[in-house]
Amino acid sequence: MHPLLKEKVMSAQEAAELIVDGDVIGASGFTLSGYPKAVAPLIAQKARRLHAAGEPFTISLYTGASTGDEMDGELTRANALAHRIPYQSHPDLRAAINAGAVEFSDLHLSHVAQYVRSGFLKKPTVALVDAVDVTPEGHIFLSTSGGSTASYLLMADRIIVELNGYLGENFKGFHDVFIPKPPPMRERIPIYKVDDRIGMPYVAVPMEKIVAIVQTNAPDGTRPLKEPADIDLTIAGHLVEFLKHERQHGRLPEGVPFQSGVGNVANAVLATLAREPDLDAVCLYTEVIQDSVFELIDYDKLIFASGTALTLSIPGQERLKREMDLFKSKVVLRQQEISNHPEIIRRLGIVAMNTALEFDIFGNVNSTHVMGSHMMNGIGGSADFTRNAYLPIFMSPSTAKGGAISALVPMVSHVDHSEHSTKVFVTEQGLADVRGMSPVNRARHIIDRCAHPDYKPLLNEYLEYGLKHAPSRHTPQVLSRAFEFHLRYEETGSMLPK
Ligand code: 0RQ
Repeated sequence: MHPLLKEKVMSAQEAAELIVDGDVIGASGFTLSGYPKAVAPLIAQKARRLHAAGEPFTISLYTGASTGDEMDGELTRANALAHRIPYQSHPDLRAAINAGAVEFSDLHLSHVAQYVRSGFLKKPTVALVDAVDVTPEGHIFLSTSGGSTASYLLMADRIIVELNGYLGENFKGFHDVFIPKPPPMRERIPIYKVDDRIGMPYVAVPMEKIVAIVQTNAPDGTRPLKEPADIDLTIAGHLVEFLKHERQHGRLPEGVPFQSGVGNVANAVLATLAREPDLDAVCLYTEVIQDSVFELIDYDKLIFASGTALTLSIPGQERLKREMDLFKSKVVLRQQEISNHPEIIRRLGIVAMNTALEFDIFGNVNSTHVMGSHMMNGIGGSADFTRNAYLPIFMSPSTAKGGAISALVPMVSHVDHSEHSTKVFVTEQGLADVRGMSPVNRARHIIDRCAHPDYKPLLNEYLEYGLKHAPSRHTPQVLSRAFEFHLRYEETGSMLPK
């Protein structure tokens, strides 16, 4: 190691001691990939020690998206988090947010870096990043996620690098780091094809800002995906039939890239696309590249994937290491500001496929708040893509909690994606394509195609009641009844009447 770097090497314990009460940490990490794993548990330990001595110690944590137990879990359990942005999925952190113990700002992921650079949010004081290499010139080569890390590195006064040996230096070259200029008179972001590279493979920082280098060797703690359930495969099947139909009718140009959300349904959709002989190889312009990328590669169905995170299972990470050069020729990782940028999403004409918690008969979608109140994960990039996509699609099983909850309701209890942005809905019951329809026709079509049979008569009755009694026939919502499904669930534990 170069002497300039060597003098900054210290233990994770020593690096954690550099964090002080009130620090704002801008960390790498996106959907459990590329997040720092060594220093955060020791910051949690420091918090516990200081709290036991009656001293205050909390920090704010900004990331790309969700991180693993070493960070979101440990810091939450130590009561060390005051404020968290922009997305999370850890059960302990979720509970603390919903208990009001941690402030959480749920942001569109494409906004985060710009908000930080523009001073809309408190400036990060420390950047804490997982990297595969750092050079004496101050070039930091990020690991499996881009996130908003480059902007955190630029803005922070102090930088702690976790130099992670797990992937090896051959991982260098996956990233394309580009930061747009500030407004006004911005130049275009010159991505015209998913594989265009417009930036640098590293983030350049002044060496003097690097205050610690901690050597680690750890894979990402990604949760393994379950084998696709029948219901996921049925949803995926409806979706693939629809895409084939659209292709046949000239409404789905060859080569339009796909974005796919996180989770089991999203993974099942890509796996089904991979196995579909009547669909050509695909390009992804997405956020999260999951294990389904292997299926696409194995079936020779992947042209190229652009994302901000490689969120792979442990066997997936091992395969990545074995086939690094193949992957490097097929994958680029960008900052989330670019992977989710409206300009590029609109230009490339993306088919966006995301999961809803619930949606209503008029086409509004709730992705974040259970019963209008309980934060699940966050909006993530779902709206960055949905609002700007060529064809936005929402998927969901038609019921949750063993049938006690209908995903299709009279009025959503929280709106993340309004009826103006949504177009296609898929459940295991079927697919509703409501492009160009008026609200009442949308409602009829969505109920007919997507509702679970147990809930269909209730939803039809609500619509017919509205058509007779609502103050207006355009969107015949009846405010006194609009939340009756939710209220019944809160009172009885089921949206179905007894
Ligand atoms: O709860 O785990 O206790 O059984 O919600 O539901 O069906 O397993 O689906 O894991 O794909 O998550 C919308 C949360 C779906 C996710 C959401 C309960 C259900 C289960 C999870 P249990 P599933 P998934 C790219 C795009 C927003 C961000 C986004 C999400 C649990 O997809 O966070 O799209 N999306 N980003 O039982 C009460 C309902 C429910 C319900 C399901 N109506 N009411 N509970 N559940 N529907 C990624 C990023 O941007 C980073």
